[in-house]
Amino acid sequence: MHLATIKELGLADFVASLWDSEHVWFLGEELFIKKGGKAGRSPWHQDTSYMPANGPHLLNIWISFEKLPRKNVLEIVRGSHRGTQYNGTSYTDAGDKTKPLWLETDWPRLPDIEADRATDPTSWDVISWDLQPGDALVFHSGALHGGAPVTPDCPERHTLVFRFFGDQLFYRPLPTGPVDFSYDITGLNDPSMTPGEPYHPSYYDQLR
Ligand SMILES: O=C(O)CCC(=O)C(=O)O
Repeated sequence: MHLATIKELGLADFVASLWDSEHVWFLGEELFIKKGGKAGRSPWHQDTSYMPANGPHLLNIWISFEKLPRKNVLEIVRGSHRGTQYNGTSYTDAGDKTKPLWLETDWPRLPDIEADRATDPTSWDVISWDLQPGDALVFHSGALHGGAPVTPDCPERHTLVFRFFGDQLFYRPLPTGPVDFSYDITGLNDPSMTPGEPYHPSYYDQLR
């Protein structure tokens, strides 16, 4: 169903034109549904902490089906996909949103961006926009992103995320060792691959 939607919307050609990539693959989709006016912020994270690849041709298209004021929209730290690869968040402790995903790694712990912003609102170069239905955010999956709470005045959010990659995505293994996450992602590394090799596994749908 999602592949028919992607085709109908011409998304493969759209993302190829952003990157100047000959080929495009579909990495997957995800739904975020927040209801009841009280769900808090999604923790700051980079999707690249959860997948064994990185490179310029990797992005998320974040599509909300409601009109959202900026304070309820996903926030992104501008340019952070070109900076440090941080550890992920484990999502297992609502009181500690930087709780490390990987227990043994050189990747530094996520910064406490909300604490920093509470002290100095300009401490991080955070961007976000008011969104109308039909608008979408397009951003590199390795950029720090988070936020998008629902609040009593904006109580529901249904968001569809499509992820794509292109020619310039390269194998970059995840840390090995224990992980603190809701499902086991320790098997995602491919020992037959060399770091830096193009990462285009055949189980992802190639769209062009
Ligand atoms: O919509 C959200 O709350 C989080 C979205 C997100 O993390 C993503 O698109 O990767």
